[in-house]
Amino acid sequence: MTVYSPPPDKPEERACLVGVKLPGATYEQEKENLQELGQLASTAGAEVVETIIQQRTRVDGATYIGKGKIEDIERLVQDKGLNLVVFDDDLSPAQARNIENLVKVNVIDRTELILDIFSRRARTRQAKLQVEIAQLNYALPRLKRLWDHLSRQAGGIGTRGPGETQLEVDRRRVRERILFLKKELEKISKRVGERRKNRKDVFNATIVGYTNAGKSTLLNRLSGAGVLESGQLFSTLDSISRKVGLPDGEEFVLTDTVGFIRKLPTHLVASFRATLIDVAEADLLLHLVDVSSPLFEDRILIVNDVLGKVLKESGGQGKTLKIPTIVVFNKTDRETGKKAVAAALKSYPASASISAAKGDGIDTLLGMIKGQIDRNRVKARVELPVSDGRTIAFIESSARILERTVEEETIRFVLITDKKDIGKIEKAGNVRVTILPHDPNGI
Ligand SMILES: Nc1nc2c(ncn2[C@@H]2O[C@H](COP(=O)(O)OP(=O)(O)OP(=O)(O)O)[C@@H](O)[C@H]2O)c(=O)[nH]1
Ligand SMILES: [Mg+2]
Repeated sequence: MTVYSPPPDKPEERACLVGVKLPGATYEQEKENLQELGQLASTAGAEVVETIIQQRTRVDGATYIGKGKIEDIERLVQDKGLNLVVFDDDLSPAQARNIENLVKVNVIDRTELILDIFSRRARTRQAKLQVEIAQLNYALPRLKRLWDHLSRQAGGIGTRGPGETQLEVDRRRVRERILFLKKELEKISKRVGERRKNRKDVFNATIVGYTNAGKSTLLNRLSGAGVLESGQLFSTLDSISRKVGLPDGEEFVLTDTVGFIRKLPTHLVASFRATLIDVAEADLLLHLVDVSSPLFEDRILIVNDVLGKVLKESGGQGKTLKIPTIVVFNKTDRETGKKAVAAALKSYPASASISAAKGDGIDTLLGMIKGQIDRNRVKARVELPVSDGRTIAFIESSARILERTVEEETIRFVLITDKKDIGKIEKAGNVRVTILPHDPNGI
């Protein structure tokens, strides 16, 4: 198997990064992409010693980059004592094997690197299961390398028999393990789902965004949660929810989620479906963007693309459009952020700008969230018989009550509640509901 997993006691991985600039991409873009790959590599514990970008009209079927460049890498491996080559693009199993045979050190691609980081970062059982499923799915078509290796040992390429049988056995075992893990994951997801139900009545806002955008910093800023913030990529894998209080004392639930990245492995998107359920069920998405990055616009598109996949995976096809979203430009305290933010705010109508680290713009953002909460609600006068204990109990537990008067057999409320709850109240017999005008300062 080629799943990359250096032993924890051997952090001395010296890596060469390799990118290809194809027609249509700019050199600048490719440089930024490789810088991100470098961040991924150092997050995984490797030291980036060399970076190579080759300009090509198309990739080489057998070795991805040209033979000459491969020879350059072979020399670098010797001269600089490198022991890892990381490609920014996904390699086919055959390409990885061909290159490895030539450079004679470990060759991995972006997907393997990301899977490795996820597996190191996973803390909860749910995250661990999700990562292992993604890793096994990735490894499945690559088991052939294991078989090749075995059959060479057995004395001849092309020998039928034990080698091939072994491969089939290996594949079956991997598939069985995937099935087993999926079942385990389902059990856990059900339990998590039960817990989520208790939050259904509260307004749920979920922070989504590119990795390192500052999502955890924003959650900490608003709730004092003490979640890990770091310059490393994928600090957060499990969703974390906290209550946030608004200035008028009202509360909503804010959830921090796993970050997305360019070329996020599809297997990961699929297996993180359970974790990302917070996205599918949110009342509001806060799409956090690091506006100080020159690639912020590309990253918005990448995040939207992954969101589309996540929502499709969750069975809510086309739901993306239905969840109201505020684009939040972060890191405006940085020089590059300051420069870019005015134009960015103009291009994205429902947007806000903040510095999660310094606290700028937070009040305005909270005001916008409050506006979204209020859009889901109505102010109403509700009259019903005092004998209807059930409906009264429902009103008292779900609505914000502004006035309560009892006159003989009738109880009268003036209240603020969710539109959907008004529907439920109306269904009880003998109830009179009058919708009152929206008071812009009152709610
Ligand atoms: N200058 C500046 N840095 C910030 C700001 N917000 C966050 N950061 C920094 O950006 C880095 C990433 O922040 P996190 O909050 O961990 O980002 P994240 O989006 O949760 O990242 P992942 O969980 O890895 O996806 C940290 O080093 C933060 O200190 C900001 O407003 N200004
Ligand atoms: Mg985080």
